[in-house]
Amino acid sequence: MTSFDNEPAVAHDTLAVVPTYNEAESLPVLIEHLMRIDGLKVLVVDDDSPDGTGQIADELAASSDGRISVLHRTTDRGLGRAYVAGLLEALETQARFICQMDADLSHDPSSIPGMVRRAADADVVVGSRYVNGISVVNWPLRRLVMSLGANRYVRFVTGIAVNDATSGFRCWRREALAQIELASLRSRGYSFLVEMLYRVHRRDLRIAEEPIIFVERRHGRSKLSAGVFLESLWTPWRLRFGRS
Ligand SMILES: Nc1nc2c(ncn2[C@@H]2O[C@H](COP(=O)(O)OP(=O)(O)OP(=O)(O)O)[C@@H](O)[C@H]2O)c(=O)[nH]1
Ligand SMILES: [Mg+2]
Repeated sequence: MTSFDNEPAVAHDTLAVVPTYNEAESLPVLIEHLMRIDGLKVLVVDDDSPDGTGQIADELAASSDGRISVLHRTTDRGLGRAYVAGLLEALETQARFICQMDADLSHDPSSIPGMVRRAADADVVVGSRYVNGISVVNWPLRRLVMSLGANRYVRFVTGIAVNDATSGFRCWRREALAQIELASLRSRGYSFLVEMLYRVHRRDLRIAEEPIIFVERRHGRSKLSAGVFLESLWTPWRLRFGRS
């Protein structure tokens, strides 16, 4: 993992929420990098991963001086549901900034301090793959075309003015996160990310985009199912014409 500039590795009053499902190989590496950021705390939200990620997270937490905590979920698996549980728990802490990021090493921890700094004058900072051209490493063209297409689709249907509305790398100012009424978000899968941003858009909160370099996962597998894919086609329309 690289550092892209000379920012100090500091993120005080910040909690990173990391959902995991079968990330046994990636999580220890991610945590090692996150722990190098001064002041940063981490909440792992594991959905009873069959590969033992939850237990690994517990072991990492036990030797972390209280910087790492773990939320174990056993029912109602799904990225959206895991995020709701994790982010609500994050709001119970004193953290002023709450980040969300993937566990599979696609999101570089060294981007966090810069994102937190930008959250000083934005309500949410989105780590964007598409803000200065395209910054994605090791994606097959098919995947890139799909992601760019999904973003166009979301922008067209919902009017959210963000280049990368499906990015899972974000940093929230706590007051903004508290305003979007997490408990009533409905998406179960990846659409959750779009649904969250739609609430930000509707409430006229300030969105900033910070360029990130996204690196394709090396370990483990993608969890994109047909149901989750269909949900992501339908959700923008539901947001536009439904209650939100
Ligand atoms: N707790 C929980 N975490 C999940 C679930 N599904 C995915 N995740 C985690 O959410 C993050 C994003 O999922 P990924 O599978 O990496 O999704 P992606 O980045 O679109 O796809 P690939 O990286 O190409 O596999 C990762 O940290 C996953 O481990 C789930 O049902 N529950
Ligand atoms: Mg991933």
